[in-house]
Amino acid sequence: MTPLHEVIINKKTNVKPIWIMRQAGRYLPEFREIRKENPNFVELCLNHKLSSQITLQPINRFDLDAAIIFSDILMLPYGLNQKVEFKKNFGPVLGDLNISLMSKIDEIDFVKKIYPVYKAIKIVSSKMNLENKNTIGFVGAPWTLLVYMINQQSPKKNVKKNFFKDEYLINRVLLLIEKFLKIHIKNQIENGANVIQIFDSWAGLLEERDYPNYIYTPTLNLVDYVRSLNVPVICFPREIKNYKEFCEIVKPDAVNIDYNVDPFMISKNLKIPVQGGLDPKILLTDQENLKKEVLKYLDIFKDHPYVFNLGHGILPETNPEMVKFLINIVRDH
Ligand code: 1CP
Repeated sequence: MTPLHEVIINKKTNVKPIWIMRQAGRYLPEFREIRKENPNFVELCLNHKLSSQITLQPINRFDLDAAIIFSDILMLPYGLNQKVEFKKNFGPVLGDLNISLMSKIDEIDFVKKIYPVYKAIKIVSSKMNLENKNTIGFVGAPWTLLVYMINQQSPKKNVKKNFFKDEYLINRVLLLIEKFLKIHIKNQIENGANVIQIFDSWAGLLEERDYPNYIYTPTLNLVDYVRSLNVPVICFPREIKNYKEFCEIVKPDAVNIDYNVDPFMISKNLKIPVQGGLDPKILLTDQENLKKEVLKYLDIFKDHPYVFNLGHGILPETNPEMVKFLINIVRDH
């Protein structure tokens, strides 16, 4: 069994696997080299040769326990024919959403449009299996995808004023998202993903009274679905106000925490395996400080099933040498 599966399935506490959110990305010079020649980000995600190569870059460079496939949560709206562009120094920009056209899309159209993502997973997973390491497939949670599809750009601090105005539209889009997320998850698993992570990056934007409708119910449906395919699922409801309540209701196999929660309280209150937490900004400081912070997490979670990771994606300005240093501390511990 892989170290990651030992922790999230068997709840082992004597192994501390490590992988890093956004590990395949802009802090790596070998990624920037490829990116420079490929200005269209969506096209790059759809180039299975390059996307599998990028996915494996951090695996070749560092001793990580899992590869996360180089793709994006916004490949789902793209597969549903909503225009998706990534503008330099601005972020994603989505086209208008036509719900009646979108409702006509079937599974075959969707899979055909993003097929190279699955092809890349197949290439990556055959290599990872040989090394007893995991291949992580991922999706955006329904709420986070709804945010991008309706808001049409990153919400930064909040969604547009009239976001919830058309209740029927919101509910129809949510149903469509759920349907195609299941298809997307199934295809990732069929091609070799053996862990699924659900990113709810904008969970923190909602009021607690809205959690049942927009977070708990739709995520619970997905978690049940992944489990029915016999693959463990990690949820990351970033900046949710109550991780304990989330875990008790949604019951993922493991939960990734953000860097604003107190890891000590998490280790006391959560009964399930935990992943992540370290503030990615710590990687921008010095080795002494990094070591202190890493040991803090390892110490707090020494008797808890724990996967080392960050509390959000690694920052583009991170020095890869600091990543190497971090991994060595976790390995030597
Ligand atoms: O080179 C570039 O300019 C593109 C930067 C980039 C990369 C490397 C984007 C644009 N997406 C990705 C890949 C990606 N995205 C991965 C796979 C690589 C890896 O993890 O190693 C994953 C898992 C994601 C997931 C993702 N995309 C999330 C959830 C995680 C999170 O960061 O909260 C979100 C919110 C997105 C949307 C997105 N895609 C890209 C950007 C800059 C954003 C965020 C924009 C925003 O602030 O709203």
